[in-house]
Amino acid sequence: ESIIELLFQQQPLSSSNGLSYYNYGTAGFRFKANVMDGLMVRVGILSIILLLKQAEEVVSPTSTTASTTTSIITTLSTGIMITASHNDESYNGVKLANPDGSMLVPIQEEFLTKWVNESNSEEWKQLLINEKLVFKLKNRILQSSSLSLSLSLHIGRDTRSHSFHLSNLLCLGAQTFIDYLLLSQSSQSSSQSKSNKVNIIICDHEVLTTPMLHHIVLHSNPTLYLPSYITPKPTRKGYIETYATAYIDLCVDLCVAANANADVNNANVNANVNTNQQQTVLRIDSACGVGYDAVKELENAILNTNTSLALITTLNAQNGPQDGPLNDSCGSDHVKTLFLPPTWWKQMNKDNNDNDNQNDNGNYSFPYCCSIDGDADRIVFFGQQSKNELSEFLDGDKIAILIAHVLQEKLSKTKTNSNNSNNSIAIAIPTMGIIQTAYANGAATNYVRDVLQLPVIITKTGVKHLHHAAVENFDIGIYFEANGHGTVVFSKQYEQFAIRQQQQQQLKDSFYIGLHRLINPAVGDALCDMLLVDYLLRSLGTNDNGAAAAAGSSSSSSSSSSSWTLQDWNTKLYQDLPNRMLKVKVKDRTIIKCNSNESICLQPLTVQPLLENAMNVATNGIENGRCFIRPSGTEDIVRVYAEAKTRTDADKLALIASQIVY
Ligand code: NG1
Ligand code: ZN
Repeated sequence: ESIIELLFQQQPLSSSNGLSYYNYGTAGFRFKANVMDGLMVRVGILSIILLLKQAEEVVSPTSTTASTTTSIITTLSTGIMITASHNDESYNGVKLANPDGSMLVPIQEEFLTKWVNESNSEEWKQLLINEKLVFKLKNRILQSSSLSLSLSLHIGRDTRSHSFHLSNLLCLGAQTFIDYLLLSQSSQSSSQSKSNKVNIIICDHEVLTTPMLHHIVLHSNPTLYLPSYITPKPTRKGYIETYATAYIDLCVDLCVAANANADVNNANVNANVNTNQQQTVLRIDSACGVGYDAVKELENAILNTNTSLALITTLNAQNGPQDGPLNDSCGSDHVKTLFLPPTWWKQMNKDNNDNDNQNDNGNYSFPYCCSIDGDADRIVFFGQQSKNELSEFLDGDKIAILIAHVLQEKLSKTKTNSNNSNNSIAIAIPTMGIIQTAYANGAATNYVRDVLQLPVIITKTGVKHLHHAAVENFDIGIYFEANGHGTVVFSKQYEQFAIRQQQQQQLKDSFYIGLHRLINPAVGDALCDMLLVDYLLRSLGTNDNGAAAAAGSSSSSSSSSSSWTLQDWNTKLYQDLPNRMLKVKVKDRTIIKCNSNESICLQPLTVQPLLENAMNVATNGIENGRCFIRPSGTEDIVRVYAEAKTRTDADKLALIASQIVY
């Protein structure tokens, strides 16, 4: 009764708050924060049900019949993050993570959506009773004398002012349901000793980044997914240590490779590595959010790992939670959609003479910058030309292609080396492909297909779609949304390949393993991607892209160790087609339906022919013109995307398309 009361005493989920239906969008439930109280209580209860459902799958019948003398404790963790990512401060959201750190699958989303919207208390009672009485899991556990189950729900939140309140409501729902379940557990069990066989706890990690929460969930389930060379602790500290160490190890390898004079067996090599690497400062716009502290911790961890090497790239975190409203005129979404530098860090310098940041040519002296978003899972890079101008801009497509470029070179060298060696067993080179969405720049897609000659898959918007496509299709699945949200997933075959390559290396070069260790396997992660890009740019400045350089040569030239600049990265691979994204507010965006990869509008029927007409070279003279529209899954707007050969044409096409929508 107390749960039902709790459920219905909260603000009702009805039209009285302006919303008649809560949908699970591109990345979870995301609404104006003031309509989310009741939703949070429900999500708390439902996430415990989902956790128990997953536990059912893990506790197989065979494990219950195992030895009756040894006690088997099965643990399982899932997670919930309270954040509205790149949205402005007035929004909040909640997204759930599965045991492997991945996003929910459609059937779980449907379950959640059905029950958060259910306003009939009798239906709810039935759900709770069903979960209580027919839980196969509990019966199985109770029948076994040796098995017990320890379940954890990990909760984290961003820095929004209402995240604490919403998190409390979520915990209230979850804890009330846990108490109810555990109470019924002890009343059902025949002996006192069995009363604690199912234990469910809520771990509140308070303010952290979305990728940290996913890291904690994934690594709390260590037996499920991970290769032997990845063994981090499932804590915030464990997260920081994991990526700081992986980055340092890769950089040390690079330095060793570039410094042919260094004795690779010399234990002091780490003390010398700095001598042949360029020093840089990376200025990080933290969107006035949670990423700020995380970058600071990462910086400290890198400094503590190896002082001499740590000086190579100074991580200069800016725009913390105290510096301005979240995502307001700063952060990756601002930079990506408006092609403008973030505002706040200029304001922070207002006490100094503003000219301090300009060099003799009047240009800004911020050559190497990046912006992350409100929960630190997206990142874009840029250089700052002037107050209102970017010199370079590098998005998720550029990151994906940088990764593919370096990996492809490395793999082809590995292949050549193996063909030249006496080893008669041909090695299987892992397969690699790139996953994009319709928002990927046309030039990027063409470059992958035509120059890199790698397969490209285009999925619906939302990393959950890209992630699954990457896992299902490739040993190395590189997926990035253009907005800078992405990661790389590696298969078991890749893991075996990486271990074999490591064993065969005469030099200290753990590139393949190192790369895997530096990349968050669960979700797009701004901090990992930041370190990864920094490492890759350095590796491209090093002869022969890694340790192989040192193998054949006895002299090292100083030019071989200077890193690629943002400009190199922006121009040496491919040039973006000018593009424009617009938001259009419409009465009801749900009437718009798109095809499976969202590049074509299917409904209303009149829209697509008009868009085709706008894109048509013959009628409008727009070269390389492409545009599409789709309803946003995180904001109450329709998104318009257009690209063309010139900026003017891209803007023109975007305008025409938004008029069609309007
Ligand atoms: P919507 O609002 O559905 O377009 C946006 C991003 C997604 C994803 C989610 C989650 C674009 C065009 N869309 O989704 O890629 O990141 O937010 O944050 O960038
Ligand atoms: Zn985000």
